[in-house]
Amino acid sequence: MQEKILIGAPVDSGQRQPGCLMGPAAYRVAGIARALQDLGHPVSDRGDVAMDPLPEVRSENPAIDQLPQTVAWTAALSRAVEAVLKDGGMPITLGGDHSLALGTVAGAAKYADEQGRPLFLLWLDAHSDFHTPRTTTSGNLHGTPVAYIAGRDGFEAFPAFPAPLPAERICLFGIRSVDPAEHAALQQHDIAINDMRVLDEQGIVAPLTAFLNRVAEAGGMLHVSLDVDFLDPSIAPAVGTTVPGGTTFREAHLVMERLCDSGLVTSLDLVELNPFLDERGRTAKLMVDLVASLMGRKVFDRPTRSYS
Ligand code: HAR
Ligand code: MN
Ligand code: MN
Ligand code: MN
Repeated sequence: MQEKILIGAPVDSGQRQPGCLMGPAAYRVAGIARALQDLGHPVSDRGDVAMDPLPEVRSENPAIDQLPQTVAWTAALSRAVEAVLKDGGMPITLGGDHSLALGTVAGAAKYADEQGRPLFLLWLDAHSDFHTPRTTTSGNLHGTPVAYIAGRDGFEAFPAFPAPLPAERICLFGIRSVDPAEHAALQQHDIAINDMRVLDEQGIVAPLTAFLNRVAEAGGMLHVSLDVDFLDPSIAPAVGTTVPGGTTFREAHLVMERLCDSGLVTSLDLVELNPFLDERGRTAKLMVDLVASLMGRKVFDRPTRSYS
C-alpha cells in the first residue's frame, strides 16, 4: 500500500486566535499514525516543518496580518508536499490554520504540472476562503487560499502559484459563510459551490459524485482540504471560527467513505484545529476518525462503485 506521510504544519499566522500551532501535536496525541497503521497503511511522520526565513514583503492593505510569516510558510510547505509526492507518498498535512493550504496546494499543483496531470481541489469548509490580500477586511490570510489557487490577482508578495486551477477543477463543499467581496468574485468564476442549502436539498452523494466523476474522467489528482469548521460546532467545537448549521457526524463520514471508495485522493490537509478550544480532545479524535474513514475504515464492504 502507498505510504501515508504526516507533515506537521504548526501554522498560526493566518488568523489571530492563538492555538492552531498545537494542532499537529493534538493529532499525534489523538493517534493519527496508529489509526492509519491499524488499517494496514505504512505511515511515516516527517515531524514538523519549519518556517522559512522571513522575506521582506509588504501589502498596501493595512489590515493584513503577518504577511511575511505566511509567505514563509507557503514556500516551506509547498516544498514539503511536493517532496512527498515525488517520493510516491500521500502527504497528510496536520495544521495549523487554513493559510497553510497556500503552500500545500501549491506543492501539489507543481507536482501535478510536472506529471502532466490536472489537479482538482475539494474544499470542505464553512467558508469560501476566496479573498485576496487586497479584498480581505479582517486581514486574516487563512481566508485567501482558494483565490490564490484559482490564480486571482493580489498575491504579488507570494511565490507565483504554479499552474493555477481553472474554476471547473475546484469544488467548495459545506459553505455557509461568504463575505460580500468573496460573493462578488465567486459570481465571476465557474467554481462549483455546494453550500449547505445544496447539501440539505440534494444530500451529500449527488454533488460529490458529480465532482468525483469529473476528476476520474480527467485522470486527475485530487487534493482534499478539510477545515474543522466544515463540521457542525456541536460535534467539533475546537475551531476559532465556528459557524452554525454545519455537516453532521454521518454526513462528514459519508463524504470520507465516498472519497475512499473513489480511490482518487492524492493529498490531504487537516486545518483549523485549535486544541486550546477543544473539549477533552473530542474534535481532534473526530478528525482522526474521519481520516480513518477516508483511508478505509468501514463497517461492511460495499460493492465498488464506478466513478466515470
Ligand atoms: N471570510 C472571513 C475572513 O476573511 C472568515 C474567514 C475564516 N476562514 C476560516 N477558514 N476560518 O475557512 O476573515
Ligand atoms: Mn478554511
Ligand atoms: Mn472555515
Ligand atoms: Mn480560523
